[in-house]
Amino acid sequence: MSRSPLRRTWGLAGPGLGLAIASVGLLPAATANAQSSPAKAPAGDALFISPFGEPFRSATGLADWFAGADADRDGTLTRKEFAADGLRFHARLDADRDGRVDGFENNAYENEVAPEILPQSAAFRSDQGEPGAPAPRSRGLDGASSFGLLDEPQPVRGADRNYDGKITAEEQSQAAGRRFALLDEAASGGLTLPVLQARLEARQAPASGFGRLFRRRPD
Ligand SMILES: [Ca+2]
Ligand SMILES: [Ca+2]
Repeated sequence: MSRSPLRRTWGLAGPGLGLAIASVGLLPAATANAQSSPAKAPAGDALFISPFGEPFRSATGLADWFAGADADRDGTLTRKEFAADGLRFHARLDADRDGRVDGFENNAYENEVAPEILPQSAAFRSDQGEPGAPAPRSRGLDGASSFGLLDEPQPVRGADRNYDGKITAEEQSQAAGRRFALLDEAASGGLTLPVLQARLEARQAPASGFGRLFRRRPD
């Protein structure tokens, strides 16, 4: 796995440290369910990963995320609502409540909250030949990009604008602004579920021609 660019790019520490962190209780909520099977999600299971990296393990994952983020339930996700959703997830990952998601908390995210995005997960092992399984890399996608709306393989680390290994609330808000602009292709100021659903389906369609070579790159 050391050959993977994802490992080189993301990690300050390996999976074992993530488990150690979980065992001392820094990630109380999501960890408990995922701890028994890190990085072992079965290939083909429904999974949506939000623009901020939050996993929704359901066939209606996108709609589930949208419903939660659309705070006033008017069917339109505004820039403000979108940013608030990003801060909500940032707070969930900030286990020690110091206002920043640091390297340890990011490691816990990768190994306990969304292990499917790791190169050794079942989703990516399937690229090596398991019959009938999805093959995200054949579509030019890696990490969380395979399960979401943006080309952002690691959305938590991706918000670390000054590369100091810590994501502040301010950086998370700035990432929200950039990501909203990418998703709001019509520059309408609001995102709707049908538009996002169409975007997701297009991204998950089998690769054809040279389309995947011209994907928009991460913000
Ligand atoms: Ca709304
Ligand atoms: Ca923290």
